[in-house]
Amino acid sequence: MSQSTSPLFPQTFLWGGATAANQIEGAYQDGGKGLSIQDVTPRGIMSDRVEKPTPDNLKNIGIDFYHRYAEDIALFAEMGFTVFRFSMAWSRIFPNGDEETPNEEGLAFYDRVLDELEKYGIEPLVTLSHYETPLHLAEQYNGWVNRDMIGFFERYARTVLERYHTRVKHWLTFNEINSVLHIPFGSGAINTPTADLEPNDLYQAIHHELVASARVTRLAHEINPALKVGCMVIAMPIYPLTPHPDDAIKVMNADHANLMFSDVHVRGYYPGYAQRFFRDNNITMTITDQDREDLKNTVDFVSFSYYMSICDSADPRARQGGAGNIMGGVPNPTLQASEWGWQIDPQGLRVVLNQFWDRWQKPLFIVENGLGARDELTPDGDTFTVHDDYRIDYLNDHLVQVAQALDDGVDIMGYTAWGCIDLVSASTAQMSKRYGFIYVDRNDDGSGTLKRYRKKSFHWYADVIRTRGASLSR
Ligand code: BGP
Repeated sequence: MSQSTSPLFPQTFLWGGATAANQIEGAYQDGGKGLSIQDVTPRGIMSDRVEKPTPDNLKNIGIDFYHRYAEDIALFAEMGFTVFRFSMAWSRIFPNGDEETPNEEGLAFYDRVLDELEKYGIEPLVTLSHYETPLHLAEQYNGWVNRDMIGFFERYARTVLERYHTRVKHWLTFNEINSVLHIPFGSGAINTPTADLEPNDLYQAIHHELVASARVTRLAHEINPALKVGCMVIAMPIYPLTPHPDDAIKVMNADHANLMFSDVHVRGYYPGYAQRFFRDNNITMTITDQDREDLKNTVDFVSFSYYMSICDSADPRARQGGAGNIMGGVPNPTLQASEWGWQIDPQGLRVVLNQFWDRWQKPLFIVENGLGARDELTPDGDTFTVHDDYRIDYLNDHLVQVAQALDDGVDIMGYTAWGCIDLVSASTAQMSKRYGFIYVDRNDDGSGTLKRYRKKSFHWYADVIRTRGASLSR
């Protein structure tokens, strides 16, 4: 391992962290907020929904960002963040989702968050919809299966775009839009149980989301031509388990299933392979001429989450007991995994950065990456800290690969580490699956003071940002 003294990242590169409203804010019924689909998935977005919100849902309080945002943003500033990714909770602004007018108290909260970011010169990166659609839209309309959702989403987006267009330049429409294939309720607010969901309805929902995203992209540009709108997808390189050509074809098809979303976002139409998939599977959707026109409003940049790569195989036996992430997949025998079964592959990040750049020639933004791990709080003088060398190693090795991709000529706008402050996990709704540079004293049983502590990685990340990567070990 060595270090060089010259920066590996350009001056314009944005550095920061990423979060989502439902995983940090808490205050789930304060300030006129309506319920979101998160309030009925206390065991995480991959589990079944329950009938009513439950008191033991950790997201009810989250990490209390709703009340502690100023303290948290000050800590981000101390690390030198130049960007902070967060989502606006749709149900804080339109509590049911289908109202005519917004809830002013909800907007006032985001005014305050933006004031605080501006104080430190931290640029906001706002996700409009991060797995937190108003529950009423799921129950009353069956979520994105219903075409009316396009109008509801547009009204919400117009409200925040008009209010914040001079304060927020970078926007993302749907978080990990391609996850709807795997978690129709969590991602698409589709109330029909997954086992009963017809492929026609699923793809109609996907189509509505893609149209809504494109219409909002146009709207943003109309409101302020300086705005930049990105899509957001799960990036996951898929390697063939063996060199057998059947495995290569399997991987090609799996790649197509994942990449169709960003292909439409970037190209403005369904590629030939998607049309073939619809034909072969008798999927008939309602696509109007106006939809086709709307889809031509393509994104300005592509953002993505990257946690792991997976393998795929044409042999159904190899597919049993896949890796423990949203996408499933076949474990890679050459890689180690986190305690939650997410396989660690820093080079996979360089692979997707190159793949995406080669495919779309659009600027890329890594808006999620990190290691979920258990931390132990230990005394440190008159305070406490966490010696999270495992997290530092993970992030270090991934950032080294980002630098490699920059050398490969890939255009990369920035990097926001996921869960820069500990938050409630999306897939398992645990506090103990921690990602942060900042430890939050809260446990899986809901106990804890909510006090914040700087981990070892806090100081490490501050150095990386200050030296623009020169401090990374290679
Ligand atoms: C992504 C989601 C995030 C986030 C992250 C880590 O899929 O966009 O919301 O939580 O994964 O996942 P988890 O929290 O399940 O560890």
